[in-house]
Amino acid sequence: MKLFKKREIILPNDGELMLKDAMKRIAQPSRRAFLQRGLTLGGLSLLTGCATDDQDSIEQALTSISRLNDRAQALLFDPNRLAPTYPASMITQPFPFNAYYGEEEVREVDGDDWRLELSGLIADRKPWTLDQLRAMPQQSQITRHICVEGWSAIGHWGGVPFAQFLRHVGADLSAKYVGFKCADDYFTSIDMATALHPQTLMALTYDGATLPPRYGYPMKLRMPTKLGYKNPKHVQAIFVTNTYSGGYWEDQGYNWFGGS
Ligand SMILES: Nc1nc2c(c(=O)[nH]1)N[C@H]1C(S)=C(S)[C@@H](COP(=O)(O)O)O[C@H]1N2
Ligand SMILES: [Mo]
Repeated sequence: MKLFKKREIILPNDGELMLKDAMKRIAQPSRRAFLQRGLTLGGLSLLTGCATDDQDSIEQALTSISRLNDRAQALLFDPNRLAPTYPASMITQPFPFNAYYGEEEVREVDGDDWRLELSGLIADRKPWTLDQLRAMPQQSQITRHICVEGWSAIGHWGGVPFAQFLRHVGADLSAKYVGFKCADDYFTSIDMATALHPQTLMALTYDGATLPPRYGYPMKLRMPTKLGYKNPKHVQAIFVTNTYSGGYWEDQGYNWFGGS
């Protein structure tokens, strides 16, 4: 591929170090893919048309690579291809907890007061109660959750297929993004193709019981086609939009598409 053609390049003195440091900031899979192609600082500037002689322009160059990578992943994403599922005997015990804070700070959401707020390109933006979600048809899955921090685990989630919910509320299914805001200040957004994927669930249960607080009570989005950080817990608000809105980790350099 022409973009990755090898050239004679002159690195700034600390170029190698700066590149290494910058590479730490993008999520593992994309980092691996680019390292396999022998990316250099010179390659980075060829690829992005940015000068790569200071930290800021390296950040910018990496962000544009990451957005390029988003588009590649979106093109490769097969909306009908299912993520692997596993037998109950393979469920990881205990399933790990993770968040941007420790387990002792897990948010305790009151499920009776909780309302799921809807906004943006949705016809019926009435808020939803937990009981209303429980009354929708449910589905369950035993799938693998992969965290970029270097662990993966098999878990068992149940809940409402998100595609059915989006159709039910009259979401604009031709919009680009679905965004999520959480009770703990976490937020993320996903592509519409993944939102409509048959294994994308509004999870209300873990292993057959009400979703416990540490796994995202009262509702989390479960997407086995995406990395862990794309699976928001304690979801409070959902919006449909054509405007890119990033995410908690994505805004700090994790790849936005985040496919697994
Ligand atoms: N609201 C919220 N959702 C979140 C996070 C978070 O900090 N807050 N962390 C993400 C990350 S990085 C991971 S790996 C998974 C962990 O989910 P678990 O606790 O069910 O293992 O939640 C994701 N969703
Ligand atoms: Mo994660």
